[in-house]
Amino acid sequence: MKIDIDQFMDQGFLILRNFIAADKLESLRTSCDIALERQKAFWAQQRGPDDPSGGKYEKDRQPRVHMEIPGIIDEETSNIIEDFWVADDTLDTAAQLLCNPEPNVSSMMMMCNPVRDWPGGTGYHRDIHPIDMAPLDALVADFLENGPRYTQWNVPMYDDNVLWVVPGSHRRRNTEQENARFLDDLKPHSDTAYTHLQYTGGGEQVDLKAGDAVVYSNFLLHTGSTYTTKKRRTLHGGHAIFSDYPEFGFTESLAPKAWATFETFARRGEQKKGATEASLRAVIARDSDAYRTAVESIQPGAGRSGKTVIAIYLCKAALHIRALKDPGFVATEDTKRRASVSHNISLNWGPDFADRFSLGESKILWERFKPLDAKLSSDIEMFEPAFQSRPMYYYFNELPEGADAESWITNWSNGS
Ligand SMILES: O=C(O)CCC(=O)C(=O)O
Ligand SMILES: [Fe+2]
Repeated sequence: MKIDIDQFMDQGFLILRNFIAADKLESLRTSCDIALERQKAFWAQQRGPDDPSGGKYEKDRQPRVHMEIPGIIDEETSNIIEDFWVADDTLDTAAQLLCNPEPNVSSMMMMCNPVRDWPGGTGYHRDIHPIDMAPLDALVADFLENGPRYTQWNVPMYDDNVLWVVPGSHRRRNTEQENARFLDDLKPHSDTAYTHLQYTGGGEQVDLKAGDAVVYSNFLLHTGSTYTTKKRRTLHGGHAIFSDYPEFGFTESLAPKAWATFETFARRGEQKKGATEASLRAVIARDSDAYRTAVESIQPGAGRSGKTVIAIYLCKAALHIRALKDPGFVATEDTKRRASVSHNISLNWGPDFADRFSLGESKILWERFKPLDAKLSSDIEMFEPAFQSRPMYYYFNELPEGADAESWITNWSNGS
């Protein structure tokens, strides 16, 4: 399949018309309804004492089905995975866009309409969080040098123009004009007619017809503009060069080809986990050659900027491991929360991964990474709107002098 990679790199998104073949659409719609009914039953069971009878379904602005949850996918609904998430054209598109041509499914969800109208939507944001990722400038330099590690999709089963994007914003900081507008968005507004569609900073509505797809960078400024009761069944999630499947039971009902594809994803994920462990052990051993070899298998061919982002992700992994292994270690609540869950598009493999290291190893590891963490930290509290973040002491945008992989490697491999 021919796609315009240059346009994706430049604009941060690509619209692919009629991506779902017309003869597949009707059965996908049926399966999506079944999947939602199953998720609704779980939400109803899980409702809190003060919740409405439908629980989360009745409270959310954007109710989301998670396909990996046991009970959602079986033989009746497996076409959602077979005909989109691991379909040849889908994987081929992701392979062409990603920094390495080995796409793995990283998440499979479906965004549905709420039970009542919610004007105002999500507000413009980037799907990134500097607490456990890297400053935007570092992410951008890496993106432009190597291409993305992760790409995400919206694939509507019914016409859908909810998503707006700011073309090209994935490779730059917010402008001052945007920041003024985004900060204003954060204030409570009494005007209920207010919606983010008023934004005039170059936003563009992504007008998708049923079966079209948009694939976009998670760094891109985008917004779910307004949520109404109009029927919405839009597949959402992505592909990444890393993968991790805490829930793998859904694969049992897949047709053999799709099943084998997930076996490959899972095997690659284990290999990446092993390479992450090997790179951290090399740091403990102050063995820079072994470190470089391990990083090469985490992301083959990554350039300098890519290696810096990998080093920063490993720094976050070292922090999470220390926080998980050492109850006496002082970490912020936000860091503890990030450490408690995996984030399989950076190098956060979740709490189980920390058990590969002893408490003593976690202390040495953090000693080695602390100087890099200090460089990424600010003395004053930082905040920038449109990131998935509260104010905190890490830089949101700038990559400070010396916070690059080479400077940090020199630091520990010399034994200083
Ligand atoms: O509703 C949409 O299309 C976008 C939603 C979104 O950006 C989000 O939930 O992070
Ligand atoms: Fe988003």
